[in-house]
Amino acid sequence: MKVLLVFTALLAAVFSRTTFEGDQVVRITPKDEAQIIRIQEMIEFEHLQLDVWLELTTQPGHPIDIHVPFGSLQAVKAFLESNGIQYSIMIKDLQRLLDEEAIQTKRSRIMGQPRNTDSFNYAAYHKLDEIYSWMDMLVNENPTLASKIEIGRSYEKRPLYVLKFSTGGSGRPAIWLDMGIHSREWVTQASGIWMAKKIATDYGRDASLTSILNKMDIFIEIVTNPDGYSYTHTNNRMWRKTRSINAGSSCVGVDPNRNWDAGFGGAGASGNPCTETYRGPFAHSESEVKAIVDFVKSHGNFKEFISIHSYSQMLLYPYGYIRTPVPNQDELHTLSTKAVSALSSLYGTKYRYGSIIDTIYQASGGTIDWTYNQGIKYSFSFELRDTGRYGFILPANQIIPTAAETWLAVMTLMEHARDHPY
Ligand code: 0X9
Ligand code: ZN
Repeated sequence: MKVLLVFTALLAAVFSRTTFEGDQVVRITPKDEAQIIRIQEMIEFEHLQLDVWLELTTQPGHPIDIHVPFGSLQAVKAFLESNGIQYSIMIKDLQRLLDEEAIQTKRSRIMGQPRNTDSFNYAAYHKLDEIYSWMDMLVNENPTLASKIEIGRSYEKRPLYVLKFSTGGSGRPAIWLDMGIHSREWVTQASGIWMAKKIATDYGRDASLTSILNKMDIFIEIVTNPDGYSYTHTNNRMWRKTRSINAGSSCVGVDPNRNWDAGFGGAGASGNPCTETYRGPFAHSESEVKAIVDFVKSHGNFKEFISIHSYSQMLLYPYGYIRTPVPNQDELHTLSTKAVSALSSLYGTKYRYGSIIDTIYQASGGTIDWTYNQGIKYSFSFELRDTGRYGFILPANQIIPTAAETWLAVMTLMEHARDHPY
């Protein structure tokens, strides 16, 4: 009997969903170096189980958002207060927000399976199988423009799909877009779906997109980390990393945005598998990363690479792992000014921009540093909405506005690549 009880408890633990009742997201604003060091110490104290949502910079005066489990709240607040560190509560009860999101998602599912991509609900978050079915519909509806390529398999053997938009030719210069490499950044996959549909709709109608596609191919990987994405739906909405098992550790997953061979292992990543920025055992250890590496190398003609994350409203270019400016920094900066102003023209959403290391913080082993070093001189990364009110739990009614405004910036970047062949 006792064995049975233990077994049931174990099963419940394995299959149960992580809940976040009473958890809060706290915004901490350090006023000097000493306070930053105290905060870092607190984050590294594993017992508190802190999850850094956003580390805007490691400069005094810039806020850090941390998801604090209910059980650690008292300790964290006491620690901050005793050190005179300023903080405010961004999200009062994380689970309440997640419950609302789940209700919205369920409600949208009542509409049933869409028959085509026009009746698909772009203003809702979808599960992996729904996204994969949608991809098939899009390809079936646009057989001369769109195709689906499986570039590899995830750690848990899910297919890694890339949508290719091409009007012909062979070995054409190409543009890459990816979303969802961090699985909990749901607005990115949702925006990717919207953007792919936009391409299919606008080709032959919008002069600028048409002229891009008459010269270049566009590749989009909407769910770059499908294991993580699936896990955010079934077990833990806040999952960020891959789902690979780490030898010698009970902690799962690698940060796929620290796993690339660009300053791999340097400052701005962790060697501890239990952290959210674990770089992995070696560069390109993650099959989700390796699949892109192999694809980009064998294609050999990518001219622009855009990797989409959330949140904090930023447009970033390399580098993240070193302070050295890239040779075409002035060009990337001027182009970013243009892209961000196009983005703002729709709803006035404000974006900051610059190199990763100057605008956010040092991060090593990141995607666009590797692509830049491969010779893709138009390498960019977005951090989409918002600036922290909802963070990763951005309400579904913001999906279309977010995608639509971002699209204006993406078009600006693509037009530049089209007009500046190299
Ligand atoms: O820490 C990261 O990987 C990025 N922030 S996120 O909240 N999306 O995790 C920032 C690092 C560099 N930024 C991008 N390449 N977007
Ligand atoms: Zn991210």
